[in-house]
Amino acid sequence: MMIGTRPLINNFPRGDLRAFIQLLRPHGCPPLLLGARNKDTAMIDLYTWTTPNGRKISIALEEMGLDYNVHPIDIGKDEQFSPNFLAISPNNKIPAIVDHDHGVSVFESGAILIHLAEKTGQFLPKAPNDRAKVLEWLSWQMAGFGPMLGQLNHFMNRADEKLPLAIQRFFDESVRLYKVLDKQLAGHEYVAGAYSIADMAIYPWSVVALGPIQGGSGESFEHVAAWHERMAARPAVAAGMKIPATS
Ligand SMILES: N[C@@H](CCC(=O)N[C@@H](CS)C(=O)NCC(=O)O)C(=O)O
Repeated sequence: MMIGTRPLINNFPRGDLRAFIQLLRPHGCPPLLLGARNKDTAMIDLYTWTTPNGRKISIALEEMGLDYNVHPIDIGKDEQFSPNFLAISPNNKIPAIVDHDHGVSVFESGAILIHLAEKTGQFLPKAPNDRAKVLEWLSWQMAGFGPMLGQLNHFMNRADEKLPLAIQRFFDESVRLYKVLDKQLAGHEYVAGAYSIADMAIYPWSVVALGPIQGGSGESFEHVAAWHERMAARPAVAAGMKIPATS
């Protein structure tokens, strides 16, 4: 085996959502105001961290032109286990949003992307066939690409005990998934045809893992690399990838 580069609020209880958010603020979830955004008028609170799953949502919010406040949840300090955060994200994971416009909170990045796309009527086609393609690739990311890369990162870089079988299993599966993505992008400018929430979901993972996967496998995923360039050139993608700032 050659593995080269190492670097590798469901609905709130009915009631006053804003009052609940005010409750969060003294408990380690302070809002971080972005630029000229107004915390009193922003319709969306985003709870996130500096990871690919979080950045899917900041990219989407930027692309959709939605006004939002960022609440960093430092998962390195276990802030995802605070009771106030668990009230909106019971699976103790970022990202999560509160959409005051609709009085709803949403966790799971795929569900959040669909919610935002349906709310704004952007990046998720209405025509059934086109919509199915976007949901296919979004599901591919949620069920395969993200989890496999996440497990690979865990077993290669984080686990105290290095388990060759686990590393091999998740590495091989990651390479296979990149092959699938590269083939799809050979024939499409964006993953599911027109630019969509599927691209927003896949890109933050793909961009961090491409180098190590290519280096470790000796494969070259040129169509993925070209798509990365198209993605990085979008101002909203560049902005979303910086949220929250790494300080
Ligand atoms: N399927 C979830 C995965 C979210 C996820 O894994 N979040 C990680 C950071 S990228 C997290 O919050 N981990 C903290 C923990 O597991 O305690 C989604 O897509 O929203």
